[in-house]
Amino acid sequence: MDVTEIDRPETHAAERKWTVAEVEALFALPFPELMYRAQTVHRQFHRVDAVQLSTLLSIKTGGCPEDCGYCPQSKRHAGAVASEALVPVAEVLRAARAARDQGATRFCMGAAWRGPKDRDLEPVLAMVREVKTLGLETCATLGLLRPDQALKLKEAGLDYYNHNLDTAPDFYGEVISTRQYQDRLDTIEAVREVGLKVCCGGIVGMGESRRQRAALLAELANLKPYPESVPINHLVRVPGTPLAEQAPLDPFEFVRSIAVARITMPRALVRLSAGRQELGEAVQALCFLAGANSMFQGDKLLTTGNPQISEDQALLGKLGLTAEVM
Ligand code: SAM
Ligand code: DTB
Ligand code: SF4
Repeated sequence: MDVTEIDRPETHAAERKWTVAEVEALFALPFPELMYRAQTVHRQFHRVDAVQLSTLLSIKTGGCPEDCGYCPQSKRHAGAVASEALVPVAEVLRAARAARDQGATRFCMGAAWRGPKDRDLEPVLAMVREVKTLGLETCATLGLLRPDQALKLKEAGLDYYNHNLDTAPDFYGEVISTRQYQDRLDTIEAVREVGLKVCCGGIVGMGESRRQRAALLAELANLKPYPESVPINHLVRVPGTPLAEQAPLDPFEFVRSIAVARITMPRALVRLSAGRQELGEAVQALCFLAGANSMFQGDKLLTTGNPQISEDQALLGKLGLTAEVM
């Protein structure tokens, strides 16, 4: 497709349906043109100097029955992390208070479940209620949800539910066999139905083609409405997982993925998620130029490393960016 056939950024504000070919054509733009378009959209909808900070806590680590090829928490992989018990509510509250004191505005609780059993949900509801009292936005990522479970989380005061599409429909089966793409779409639908905000993104660098990266972003952008938050994870190659030896993605392709997410989902928070440690400062700076306006703060994601808070503060300082305040 010719560059001139692609809509100009100003027409992207409206809800529209994206074809994979259109999204792939954005990926193929000359890098400066893509960055210009992403920045134009970014400036229409967001402050350019503010980055929203979220902090993650793994409330239930390891022992997961699913077989997601990237994940160190699957008990099926040789490199699996040890299975731990659910973290007590008081400990969650301590972590949330520390996150707030360090400038995070959203606290995200993650569990290594296929989905919560009913007996699992009660303590999570208590965590949500307690974290909410600190004035933080709350987010949970607990796997597949039924509509009644989504409703209970909403009633407990949950703001966001994170559930990723992870990759393109036609690459998904290469990575995960224990749940289907449609299961994920059903969970996102259940979350929307009860009025929770949706945090939904994916992982790049798992060996997918550019067209498949475009197809993931088209799927996300075509959700009606598109997610309020879009985490773009760079695969963390964890030893002992099936994707441990995956060839690294060209960093510019990662930056392009961020820019295309920004253009196709103008109002969303585009979150620079897993993999920041490996990206380095210069590539992260390009990601902010490409329209990323959110990231995870804290030296650990769920089980893998993330930059030290002091390193992030230094980077934001050098770039003249400030942490968003609510
Ligand atoms: N078990 C729940 C689920 O799968 O929805 C919630 C936790 S799961 C760890 C949340 C997300 O983390 C996954 O959907 C995936 O996108 C991301 N993730 C997990 N391992 C990763 C890795 N090694 N590199 C990048 N992202 C990863
Ligand atoms: C998301 O998309 N990325 C975060 C959050 N949602 C839950 C998790 C990244 C996990 C990276 C691997 C780990 O630390 O275990
Ligand atoms: Fe389990 Fe979630 Fe990891 Fe898949 S991504 S193995 S469901 S913890």
